[in-house]
Amino acid sequence: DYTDPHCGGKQVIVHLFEWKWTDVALECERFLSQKGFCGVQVSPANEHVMVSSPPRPWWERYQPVSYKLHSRSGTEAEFANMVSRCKAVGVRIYVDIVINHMAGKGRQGTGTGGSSFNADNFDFPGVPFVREHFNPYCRLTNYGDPTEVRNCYLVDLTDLNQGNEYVRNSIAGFLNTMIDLGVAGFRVDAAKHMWPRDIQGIQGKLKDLPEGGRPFFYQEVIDQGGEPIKTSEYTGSGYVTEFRFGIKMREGIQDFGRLGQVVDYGWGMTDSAHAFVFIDNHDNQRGHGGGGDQLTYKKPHEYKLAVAFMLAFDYGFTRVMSSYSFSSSDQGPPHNGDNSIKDVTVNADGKGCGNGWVCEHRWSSIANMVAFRNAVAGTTKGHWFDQNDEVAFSRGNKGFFAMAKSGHMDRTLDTGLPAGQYCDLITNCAKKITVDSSGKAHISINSVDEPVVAFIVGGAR
Ligand code: ARE
Ligand code: CA
Repeated sequence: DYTDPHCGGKQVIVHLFEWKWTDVALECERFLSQKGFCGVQVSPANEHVMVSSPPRPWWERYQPVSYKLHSRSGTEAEFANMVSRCKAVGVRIYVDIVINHMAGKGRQGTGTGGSSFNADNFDFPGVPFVREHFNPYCRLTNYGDPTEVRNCYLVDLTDLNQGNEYVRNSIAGFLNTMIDLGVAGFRVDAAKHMWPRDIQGIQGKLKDLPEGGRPFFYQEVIDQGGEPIKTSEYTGSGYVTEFRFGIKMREGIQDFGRLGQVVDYGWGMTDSAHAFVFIDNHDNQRGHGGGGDQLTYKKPHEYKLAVAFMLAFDYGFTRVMSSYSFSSSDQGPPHNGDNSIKDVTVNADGKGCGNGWVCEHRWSSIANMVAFRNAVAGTTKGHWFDQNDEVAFSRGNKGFFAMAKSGHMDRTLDTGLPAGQYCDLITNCAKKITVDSSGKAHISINSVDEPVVAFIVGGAR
């Protein structure tokens, strides 16, 4: 079973996209542990190419040179330190693993860890991999042909043959090293481009975590309907990304009347126990990976509504995106003159970051919903209300959530919760809600900035 994230029942992962390991460790200690985050998805940790044109784009990290743990985010020692410091405060690390391919054709030189490579010669001495470990060249063009999707080269990236025993062992060795260091699981990049049986073959070579249990797996399979490869082919190996959820959420935020139907099994959406969900990811927020016009930090009002709703809703395992601000799609992370990644600075109010970092995960309507999702895990929604771009619902008899597109709501609703006084999580209890003996409460929202209210049984009163 690869569906346990090993974080004590917590429910939300944050992607700290392109952060340095030293900053991730600090964020675990000073913020994520306090807010109840399960863990962090970090950018690829292994050695990768350094692209000079365009200058040091974020996507260079998706072109591996070796499995040495030395990337733009830091050294192996810094990686190990981050993993153990986060684990010590109950926050786990999930590593984005790029195992479908190595660097792209035409690329050669030295990687971030000092290894030489020549992709045209299929020469990666840092592993080592040689020609026989790769599929014969063909460029992937037809997503309608599952064999081509698995065996041909995605955007000319040298395609490893995971059917080969040596390749499987090399990849498993890389993952086992990280398991030994305390990593709790993996995001499998380009899983759609590998055969499900090969992913399982690699999984079969992995150790249990030091504390017991199989590592958590979530696999990137872009299935938006309309192609033969389905997310369901991968559910045997763990969670699978559910990209249709983001599309449905975009429609739902436009018209709250559609928020009740964001999960559409008629459209082939993944069962809740295997659906890995998010509003945007590092690709589609910048038009890569099938992205169109995703909700992102660039539309903060709509974005807060969408992420808060996702965290309140009873579907899938959730990931929150945390971005750096960008204006062009290749642009890499905020960096210093020597191309090293800039420190993440935290704003005085703690609700955002500086130095070019956005830190959506610190926005109140997002950060404070993590406690809500943790508290209501295992319950289903009830007491559904929607009218005039206002929506509200309960989660079992454990929590109640409401949001208003206009930022204003003023109604008495059935909450299904025990009588008592409750604290609004979003305002850290500045607002209180009273549930009467019939379960009714007066719900008010009066903030365009934080257009959400949420409260839980057992929260501060
Ligand atoms: C870069 C250059 C290329 C160059 C290549 C090799 O942009 O021009 O040929 O390097 O030198 C990321 C970037 C790519 C980048 C790559 C390597 O997005 O631009 O290429 O890194 O540096 C498909 C896959 C899906 C993949 C998306 C991007 O199915 O797995 O494409 N997403 C992951 C990561 C990406 C990463 C990679 C994979 C590669 O999240 O960040 O690429 O490691 C339809 C289909 C989808 C398809 C989508 C886009 O929606 O259904 O399956 O996604 O179109 O083609
Ligand atoms: Ca492949």
